[in-house]
Amino acid sequence: MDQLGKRSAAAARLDAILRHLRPARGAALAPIAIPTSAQLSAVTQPRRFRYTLDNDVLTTEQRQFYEENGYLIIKKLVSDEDIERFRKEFVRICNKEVNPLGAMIMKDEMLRSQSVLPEKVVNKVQDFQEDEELFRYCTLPQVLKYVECFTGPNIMAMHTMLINKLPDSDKQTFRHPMHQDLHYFPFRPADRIVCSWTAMERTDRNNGCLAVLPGTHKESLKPHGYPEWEGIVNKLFHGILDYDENSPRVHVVMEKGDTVFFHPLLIHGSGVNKTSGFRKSISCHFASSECYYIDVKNTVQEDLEKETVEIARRKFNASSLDLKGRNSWNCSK
Ligand SMILES: O=C(O)CCC(=O)C(=O)O
Repeated sequence: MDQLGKRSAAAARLDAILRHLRPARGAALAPIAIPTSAQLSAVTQPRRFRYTLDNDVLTTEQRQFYEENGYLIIKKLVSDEDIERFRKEFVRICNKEVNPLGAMIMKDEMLRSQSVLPEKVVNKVQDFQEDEELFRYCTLPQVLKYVECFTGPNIMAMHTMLINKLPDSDKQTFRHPMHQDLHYFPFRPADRIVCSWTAMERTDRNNGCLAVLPGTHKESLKPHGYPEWEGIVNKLFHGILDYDENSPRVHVVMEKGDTVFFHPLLIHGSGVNKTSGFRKSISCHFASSECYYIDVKNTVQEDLEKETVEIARRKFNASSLDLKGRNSWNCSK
């Protein structure tokens, strides 16, 4: 009895499985299915990985790094040639040579009235899914190979951006407050969503590289709102409301073509561009096609829904606007 009492829970579980495999008395004898070592280890070992999926792409060290920190950098993932093509397409969009359906083209408020080249005014092209050339980014096999490690094999591209961080005035117009991207996404589960963010030139603290708070992907989604800082704050650039500016952060220095994959709950942001050049990046949020929409009513995302509806209402000059066609699911991470 004592012996039994001391046995590990894993051994007891294994026993239960073996009992289950034994044929019932009187039943015809079937060949005994001996569990493979993979099956046995699946039931006898605690789950080591939650945020990454089993395939042969990531090394154990890479998986452990993402599991612990919520991000992973892959060096030189996108070629100079591809980046040059994205850059050229961005310029074509700025110059209105193409006007991709549904794309949102954001301009710097301080510069829009001045007679400078359009590419020196546009700081973001968002939702470029109808632009064949830019959308190629979301289909690059070397990017999808890594995306699959987080989403699984059925992948959807949910949100795309090409950010052109302009040289900053003292108004700090393109400082990105610390936030969690999940704030903007009414779908779950969070662990099957990943952002792929590729540097289109070297980025460091001088030109406003990404800054992350490692490990915060294990925390919950926090209330967000407009930061109370001096200078202009861009529309929908929300930050975490009770964010402690002294939290230890890591500045993610990257070379052209390097790509960082990060979890949607990872707290991150970016600083101002103190150089006279532009800091461009191209990114996409991918999700597993098994993800489902949630109803954000009575959650920390409710205010964002109201603000988004109000923006859409003004944009389309509609007196009221109903959000239709969403599933009502309870909000859970
Ligand atoms: O590229 C940047 O400067 C910040 C991007 C970012 O934080 C985001 O898009 O969520």
